[in-house]
Amino acid sequence: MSKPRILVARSVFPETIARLQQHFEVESNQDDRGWSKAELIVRLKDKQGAFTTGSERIDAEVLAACPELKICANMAVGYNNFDVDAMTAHGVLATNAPDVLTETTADFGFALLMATARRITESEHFLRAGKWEKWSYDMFAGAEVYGSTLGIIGMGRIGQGIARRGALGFGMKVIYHNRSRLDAALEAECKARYVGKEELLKTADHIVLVVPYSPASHHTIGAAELALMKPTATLVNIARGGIVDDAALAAALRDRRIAAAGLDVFEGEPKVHPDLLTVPNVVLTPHIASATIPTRRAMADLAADNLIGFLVHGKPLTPLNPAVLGGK
Ligand code: 8YV
Repeated sequence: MSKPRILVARSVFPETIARLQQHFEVESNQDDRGWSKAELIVRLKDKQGAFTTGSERIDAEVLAACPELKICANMAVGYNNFDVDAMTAHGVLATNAPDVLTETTADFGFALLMATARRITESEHFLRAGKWEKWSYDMFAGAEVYGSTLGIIGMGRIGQGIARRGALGFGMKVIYHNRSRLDAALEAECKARYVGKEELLKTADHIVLVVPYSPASHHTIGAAELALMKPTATLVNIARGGIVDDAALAAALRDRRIAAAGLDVFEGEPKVHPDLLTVPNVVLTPHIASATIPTRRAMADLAADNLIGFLVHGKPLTPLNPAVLGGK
């Protein structure tokens, strides 16, 4: 019996490719060329499976052009690159890579919060530019972290990880806002108190965004929300580009309506809003919150496990639209 055909849409660990080759005929993009949608379709149209990352949009047009496709396995917990309804309608299974990146990503959220509040990159640029001539009492004075109020918008697994770090490690008062309230036991474990969005914006010293992207969460933070924040507050976005209105944020940072921001994700990334590149009070990183080798390996393994689990054994590990199972 011939092996199922799959496409690996981006460069991944050679070991992942080797493992997939044991089960599938694999076409892979190990040169990591950026494919247009038309180029993606050309390669995907005779495949039964796709190993995707957050960068490949799988929508009705792609699905209509790829009738043999049965599964797209994302090497990411976020899956806003998938039109899941269209995938379900076409009988294509969607899987993501949850859990394996939770603690690594929470670590990074906290690192970005610290770097932002304590002005680490801004002061390093100053030092590297040879501008450090003398110590002064208020040089790069930042915002207090220990004992301050941490506001988390989006209290899924990663948000809970950040809450634990803040409460247990940094003595922070943790407040959160989420579509639904956590159960009392989980709230107690995270030492987090549920509040409305407006109260969170008005009272938090540091706000971390960990909400998944959807049309409903588009511009969760825009000019109106920034105006409610304390002028001393910091904002961290490790969620997705589009959760923050980047133009409005750049204006707020320039006018010092908030103190600082730390951003790992951007609207239209890898492009970054030009105004964000010119304001000093922002820490910018290129979507690396889950980037440690062990975590990226675990994410790649889980995406591969989903492909093998479904196409070989009929049992995916982390299906997003399980209604498809038993269908096509
Ligand atoms: C990925 C992420 O690295 O998992 C996610 O949702 O944002 C990152 O961990 C990125 O999406 C590339 O797949």
